[in-house]
Amino acid sequence: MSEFESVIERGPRTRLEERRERALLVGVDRPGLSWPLQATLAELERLVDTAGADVVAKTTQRLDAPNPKTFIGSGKAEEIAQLCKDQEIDLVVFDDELTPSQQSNLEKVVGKPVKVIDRTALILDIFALHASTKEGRLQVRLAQNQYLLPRLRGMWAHLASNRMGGGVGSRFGEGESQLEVDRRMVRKRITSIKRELAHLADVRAVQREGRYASGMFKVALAGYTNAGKSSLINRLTGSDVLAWDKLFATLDSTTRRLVLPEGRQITVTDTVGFIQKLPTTLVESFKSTLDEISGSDLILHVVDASSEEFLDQIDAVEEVLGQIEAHSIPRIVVFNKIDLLDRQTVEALRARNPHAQFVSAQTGEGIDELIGHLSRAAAAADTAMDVLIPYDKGSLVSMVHERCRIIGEEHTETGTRISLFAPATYVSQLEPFRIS
Ligand SMILES: Nc1nc2c(ncn2[C@@H]2O[C@H](COP(=O)(O)OP(=O)(O)O)[C@@H](O)[C@H]2O)c(=O)[nH]1
Ligand SMILES: [Mg+2]
Repeated sequence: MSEFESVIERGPRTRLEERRERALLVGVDRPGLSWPLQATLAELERLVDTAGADVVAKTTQRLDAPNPKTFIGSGKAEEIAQLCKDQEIDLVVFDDELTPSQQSNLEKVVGKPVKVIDRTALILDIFALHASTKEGRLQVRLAQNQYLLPRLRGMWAHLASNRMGGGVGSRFGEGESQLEVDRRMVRKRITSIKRELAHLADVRAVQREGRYASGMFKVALAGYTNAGKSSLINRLTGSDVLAWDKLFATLDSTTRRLVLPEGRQITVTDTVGFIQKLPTTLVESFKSTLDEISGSDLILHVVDASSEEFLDQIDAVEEVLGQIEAHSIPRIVVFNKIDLLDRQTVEALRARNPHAQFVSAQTGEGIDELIGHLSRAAAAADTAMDVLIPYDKGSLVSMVHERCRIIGEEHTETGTRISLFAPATYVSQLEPFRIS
């Protein structure tokens, strides 16, 4: 029926060790998986580490289809229960999303106090750890409560059987009414979080409207978590967004101004990273943050070229971009971290991806070319104009310098004559001064 394999990575805990939770990872190899199992488990291990626990063992099973009751086979579940005892495991982490009943069945098999969670719960946990703004925290709480709602039954059933010693008949009744109370409470919480988020989304929309109205060209950085998005916005704009070798170090979107060499200003927005099997509740909860991507003029899809999984990571990112309806926005693939590759590998990548950009946010290599590319992209939708601006309209001249691409400029008797490319929003404003 199945193939058992256990990898014990570390010995039993000694008393002197610092008390980090000890985790066991469970992966299931099924036909049609998009990622190699070992790669996805390695990523799960990094997620566990980011959440603050140690992976002490991993176990995998090959299955044609998940078991509806316990996800893995019952024999495997028993084996895991034994492993938890032998290795003093606190936490069993499944790489796949478990149904609420699978989760509660598995918790029964492994026995208290071992917790059984899935990748989704783990990611929610990390998001909760790293959310720093009010909006970010609310988005995470929304996703957590939506995840919790269908799982309340199992949780309460466990509490009911543990805490109530009363008569057989009474237990279920009391448990059930308490369950209803809990559900109502969670639903109420969800409604109130949504209301608060809607308010913040309005505020964000107003800010974004401001940016739209300014006619500034908007670039959004999207990409797999840890690809180097925050490092790249720092390199491009000289800001200092937290860049950290952790998954999901930054959740909140940050917008910075970038002054192009020709003087024109554009905006660059750093956004939350993506990951394979990104929980849909998170995508929905982070809707307003992700709107920063779907509302941009250009997406830079940042790829960690040094990762062995970069092709699968590109697919995972494209999938989320599809979910947020960003597929119609032009995008440039930016291969980052080329300082970690040898010349030949970079040249081979370049040959295969002639439209991509190749940079190192760390060393600065390729950044000038990328900026040149941004200049051309920003100018592509512009209208070529020759204008003559009278000297008493000095503010218009400085506006033109900040917002348009200037080709030539000369001072004549009647005013400043400028050849320029103007973004759509400024064409009508400049029309009265047009001389060609
Ligand atoms: N060697 C190298 N490391 C990089 C480069 N860009 C980013 N990193 C590192 O990759 C890790 C993740 O970067 P970060 O900007 O936080 O990624 P994000 O999750 O996409 O925002 C950090 O440890 C960075 O220092 C690069 O061009 N070269
Ligand atoms: Mg980041």
